[in-house]
Amino acid sequence: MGLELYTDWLSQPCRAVSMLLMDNNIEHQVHEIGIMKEETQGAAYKQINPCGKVPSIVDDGFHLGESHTIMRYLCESRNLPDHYYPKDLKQRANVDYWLDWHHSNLRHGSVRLIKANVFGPIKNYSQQTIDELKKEGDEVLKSSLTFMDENLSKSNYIAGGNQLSIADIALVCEVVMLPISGASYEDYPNVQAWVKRLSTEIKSWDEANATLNKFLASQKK
Ligand SMILES: N[C@@H](CCC(=O)N[C@@H](CS)C(=O)NCC(=O)O)C(=O)O
Repeated sequence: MGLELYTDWLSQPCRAVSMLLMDNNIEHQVHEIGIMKEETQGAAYKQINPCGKVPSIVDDGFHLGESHTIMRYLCESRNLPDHYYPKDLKQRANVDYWLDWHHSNLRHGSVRLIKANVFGPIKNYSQQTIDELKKEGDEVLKSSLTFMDENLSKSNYIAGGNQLSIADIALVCEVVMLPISGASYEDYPNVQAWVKRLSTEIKSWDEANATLNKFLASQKK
């Protein structure tokens, strides 16, 4: 059976899991589940992940969702290089801090803007809903990027230390997705430099981001 990944290449958490898998040459079978086609909500996919979210993995019959949990599981089960998720308790806690922070900060803001600007028009949200989502999204995103920029002025990697961790991978996949909803990280020089650095360090960067880049190019037309 081996390892199976259920994914949509446009999704931030999906690309993060793929980068970890591809950069470490972990053999896996990819099943594409279209979010826009609402395949995540179909009965067949809910057998894989009852929450109807991607990514999910099935590892020799073991089902697991949540990208951060999947990445931690892969680090431990595949004995990946220590820098991704360090064994040292304090270094590990720093990585966990940023992974937890991600949910209610950067991702919270980003998802609100995606809902307002991408899904709002397709799903006919009311103008009031769109305006509320935009206001909250803009505020949360601004404070999140400001906080990241301050931290990245002191260290090349988000969780400190001198090497790439799974927190960098999770967060950078969110940041490069911002233009999809008209947001940007141009005003945050340390975040910009960090994205550039990671884009050369993560070997599977181009492959994992190919669908996103195609989508962004099509939006410009
Ligand atoms: N916290 C979850 C978030 C998963 C999530 O929200 N996935 C979205 C795509 S980015 C999804 O599957 N949406 C489809 C749906 O809600 O039907 C993770 O990190 O894996």
